Amino acid sequence: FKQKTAYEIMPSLVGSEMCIRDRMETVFTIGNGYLGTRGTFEEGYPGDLQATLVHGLYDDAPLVHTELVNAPDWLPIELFVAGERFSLVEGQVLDYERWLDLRRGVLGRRVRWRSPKGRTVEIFVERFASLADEHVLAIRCRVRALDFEGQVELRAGLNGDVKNPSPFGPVRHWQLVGQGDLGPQACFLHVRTAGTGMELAEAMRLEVEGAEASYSPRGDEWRPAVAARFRLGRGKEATAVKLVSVYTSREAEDPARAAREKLEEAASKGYRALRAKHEAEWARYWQASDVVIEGDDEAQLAVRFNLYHILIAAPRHDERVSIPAKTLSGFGYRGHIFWDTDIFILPFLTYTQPHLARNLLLYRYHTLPGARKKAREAGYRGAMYAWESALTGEEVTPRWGYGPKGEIVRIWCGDLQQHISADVAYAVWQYWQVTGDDEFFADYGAEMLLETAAFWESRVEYNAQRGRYEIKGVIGPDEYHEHVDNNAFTNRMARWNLEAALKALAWLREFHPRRASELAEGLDLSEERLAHWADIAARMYVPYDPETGLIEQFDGFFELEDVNLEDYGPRHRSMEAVLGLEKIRRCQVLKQPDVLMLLYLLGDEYDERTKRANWDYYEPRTDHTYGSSVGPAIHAIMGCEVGDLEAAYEHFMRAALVDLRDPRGNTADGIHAASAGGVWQAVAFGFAGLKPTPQGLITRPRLPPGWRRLRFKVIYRGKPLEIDVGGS
Ligand code: IFM
Repeated sequence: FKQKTAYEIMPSLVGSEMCIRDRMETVFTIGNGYLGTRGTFEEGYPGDLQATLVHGLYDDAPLVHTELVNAPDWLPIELFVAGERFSLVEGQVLDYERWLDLRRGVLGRRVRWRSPKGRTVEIFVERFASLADEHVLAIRCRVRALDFEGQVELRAGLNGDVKNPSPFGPVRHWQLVGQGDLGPQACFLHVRTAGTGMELAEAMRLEVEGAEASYSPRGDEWRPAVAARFRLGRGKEATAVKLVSVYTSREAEDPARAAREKLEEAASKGYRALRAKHEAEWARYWQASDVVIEGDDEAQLAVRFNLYHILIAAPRHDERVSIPAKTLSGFGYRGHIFWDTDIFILPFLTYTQPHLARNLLLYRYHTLPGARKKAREAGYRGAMYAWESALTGEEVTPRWGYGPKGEIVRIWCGDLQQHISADVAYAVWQYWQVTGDDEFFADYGAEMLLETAAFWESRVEYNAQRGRYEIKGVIGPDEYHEHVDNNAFTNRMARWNLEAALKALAWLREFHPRRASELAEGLDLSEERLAHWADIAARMYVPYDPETGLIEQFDGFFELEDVNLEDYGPRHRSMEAVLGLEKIRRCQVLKQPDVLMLLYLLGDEYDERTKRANWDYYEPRTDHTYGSSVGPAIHAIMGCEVGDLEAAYEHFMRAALVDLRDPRGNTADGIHAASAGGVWQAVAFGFAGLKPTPQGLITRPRLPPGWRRLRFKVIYRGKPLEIDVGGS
């Protein structure tokens, strides 16, 4: 990447960009909290992984089950220069640059192109998804005829003939409801998902400025379009503006009408005004959420890049959707929502954009019925959150998938990765502690804590012989080990969940007694049950060896074969792929932090010696580069915590660059959202050492070498604060 300013990203050569196109499409995604559009080119190329993903627009289909649907493509613009179609792979590219302006949320491209017949044009294209009005999308395309005089034609359209990729071949989700012209310059497309019956409508208008243009409809079935023709003199230029509006039946009863009306409104404002409002909105977000790092340009750019991707994915006006593990930037994990949101992404928003954090937590509240259903069906009480969640909160983790060698494997996470329920509770509690949003906590938060606690109450087993409660047969955060007993993370977080629920109820009883009685009655919380919760919490088994300070990840972990990961380097595959599924289960190799994850989340409960001992033990046994991308940011924080700054920085940059450098080779699937959120946490909680205490927020800075200064803002209990740390 060539860096223009700390806010801009620009690969310099078209050749190299074309080779790594699928990942650059992810990197160059634009969005506005309502939808995300990958950075495919307007003119389209074979092999494009084109996608626009809209929050909440899920469809059910055989084999692939629930997934976010690829919405009709709003980008298409074809350019004809005196009859020759512009294409980067024909004629000659004389000059090229493309950039993502992170500050303004605008993707731009400038190309000087000579057609096969020798006519040269300069093209400047920019696009944005308005942050000021999430239903408005815009592309501006300026064309200058450098060495010829002749006719130029622009065909701008909407393409509903789009599919979702899948291992079983492309899946078509859409049925055509209608399409047509809206006068000579505009057209619309109206479609419906085949399974869930959700509707989506897009309307589009094309306008040329700087030349006398004639317009005509130019569509095919599924692809309504408008053509504009105009003449350009030598050295002259004209600008075309394509405005698009989008609505789904989730926000509008008649999405086609809403899209038409919004298009008219946008057209009456004009491109410049729309862009100015969009930029002003971005400025507001950066004002609260920016991180400034002086002395390390690469880290500076990478951090902003990660924050940009969270900001474009966070729903602004919808509390019934949440941020998928790959944001809205790719098809990975089919748009499903994991603990990635609650544990990794949320702290950034809780501390800098609490209204967005609240939306994401309300999503968990609205999906309580799905979580209750999952608990009931598995024979438990309360709420057992889905490991992978979509619109209803019911479990959507696929039961079968492909192993590292392409073999079909049973995926147990949806059944066994139950710590997610405590993770949701943790995020609720953290939000409440940081924001002091009592209203949210009384109306929604406490209920989630109580219902997840009720789940643990029914989930634990009492070991009479040892006089303790245990949890058997789970998957902890480290997914290399399945069906394990007494995973320290799960057991300790379950205990925390029960304790927090009891505190929540006590608080409600004191400050919101009516709500407390309503919940106690509605959830059948007798005094006996509450006493039982306290007993479970007190006697929950959490492995710990007081002599060494070590916490065994689960029963029998220390007896597994010990493997020195250095013996396997350098490698370009995960340890799971290297050792195979059977063997990795029998080895002390971690996909991601598990005990260290616990020591991070419940850091106050553990002393320095315990942290150090477990860091020394588990850090070298973790598959950092090819295991889970959610891990490195947490290792960066724990590295700071134990004073290993060199390792902390290495892990931090591994997280920060996971999509910009794509070492895992899967950025094409979408942004690693958990890692992106973890990057902010590593800066705030790791390097700045930010920590809430009963006396207020404190910092314990430990900046990496070279960092001259670190600055960012947080809002703590309603009060905006600026953290400004000077380095060496
Ligand atoms: O949630 C993560 C999990 O921790 C590791 N595998 C990928 C999931 C989605 O990012």
